[in-house]
Amino acid sequence: MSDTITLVNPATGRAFREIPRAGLAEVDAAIAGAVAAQRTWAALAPVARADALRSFARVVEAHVDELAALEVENSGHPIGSARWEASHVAQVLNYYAAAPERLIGQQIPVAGGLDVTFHEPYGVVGIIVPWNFPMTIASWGFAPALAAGNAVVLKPAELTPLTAVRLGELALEAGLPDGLFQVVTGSGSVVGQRFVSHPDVRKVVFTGSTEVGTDVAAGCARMLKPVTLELGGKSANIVFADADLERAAASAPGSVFDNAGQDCCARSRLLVERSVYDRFLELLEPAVQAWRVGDPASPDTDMGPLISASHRDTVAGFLDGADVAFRGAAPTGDGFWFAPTVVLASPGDRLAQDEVFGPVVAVLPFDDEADAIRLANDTIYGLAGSLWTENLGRAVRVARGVKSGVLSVNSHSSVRYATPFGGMKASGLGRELGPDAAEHFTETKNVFFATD
Ligand code: TAP
Repeated sequence: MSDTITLVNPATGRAFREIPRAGLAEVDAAIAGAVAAQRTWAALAPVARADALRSFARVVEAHVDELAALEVENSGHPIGSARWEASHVAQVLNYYAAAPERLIGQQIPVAGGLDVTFHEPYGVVGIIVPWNFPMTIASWGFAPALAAGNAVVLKPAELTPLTAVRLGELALEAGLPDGLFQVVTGSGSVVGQRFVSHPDVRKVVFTGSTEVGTDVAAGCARMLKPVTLELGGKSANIVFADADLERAAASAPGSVFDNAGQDCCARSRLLVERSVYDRFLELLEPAVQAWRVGDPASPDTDMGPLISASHRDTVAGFLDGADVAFRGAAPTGDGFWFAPTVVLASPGDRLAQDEVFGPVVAVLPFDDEADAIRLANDTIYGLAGSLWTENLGRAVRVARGVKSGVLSVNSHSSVRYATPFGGMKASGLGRELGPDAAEHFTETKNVFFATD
């Protein structure tokens, strides 16, 4: 294996940078440095840790344009999305900067003394992130983990390490102690696996495929190490006949084609009540045609290329034998372009069951509310979903009936840093973000003080 990784711009197909590929010795050195830094960090006054995280947030905010430009070049994200992602990292840091002073334990009434609980940090947390949202997903792990008094070693995906590497540098610029937050570039089988097997990494956060996540969880089980998993999805966008069909159709492209469909929350199944099925497809077609695919550096672009040539081949493979209803437009030539595609599917089809992770949506009709819930739950996944109806009772019933971790009524919201995020079934284990995330990076210690 070469000791460097070659980065390719997905919009041009051209290599533009080499970065180091860490071996085991480098990973172990990073973990040793993190162990030392964590002891000092955890001993700081809570307000000092809070101030350091606020300072980190300010430095990230001052570098939003630079981070966004890196994401455009490395990941092909449209510039507008990339700016949002960089700002989101600063907001996540700000949000969890409040946590060190609010990790409040309990005082429990007992006989003969005083009983209190403490939220103790694990020590070193290993975070493994995928290539689809390189900086936001990283921040969902490192911000609350640091806030809770842990050190962090972060492994970005080989394809998209640049923003993570820059965030590691910005942490130092902001004054975070040396060794506290380290970014280690390299392969999953070496760096990621070492986070799993190293005894000094006491918790692992993994985001990526269900297949690799299952292996990571098995490895962590052998080490009795807690693990948070954010995995794949096949989320449903359910449109009832009583919905505002115009709004539902206008917003559907964004719900599945955003980030070229390389989004675990992509609403890649569109379930439409049979009585409005034809009408809805008529409304959807112009919305898909209007979805602008092109140069990610242009502020008018809605969607850039896919991440790599091999991923484009995988996505294209899903269209073999598919019943394509209509497609949008995409550039031709260099770059890993793929036009947004709407296919008509039946429940057992591969396109209705498997995660494509590309700009392909499968449309299926349903008969009534019970049928909609049954179909929505008819995959191994349970990450996100949307439902469109003007009937409040139905909205409540369907939202409670769909087995997904994150649902949205009459909109496509999935991620807000202040609300919990994560999947059911094969989509994951544990939750990120929201008010409790810092606590998830701690272990409860109970101490009894005898008074008699
Ligand atoms: P994976 O191949 O699973 O890779 C994810 C990360 O794990 C990468 O950093 C990868 O490193 C690393 N990795 C690979 N093999 C490993 C191993 N044996 N041990 C430890 N780490 C290992 O997924 P991907 O192709 O990057 O991402 C696409 C998939 O992730 C999709 O299925 C998608 O749904 C899912 N995903 C889910 C979410 C959420 S929030 N639920 C978010 C994004 C993506 P390398 O870079 O070296 O391969």
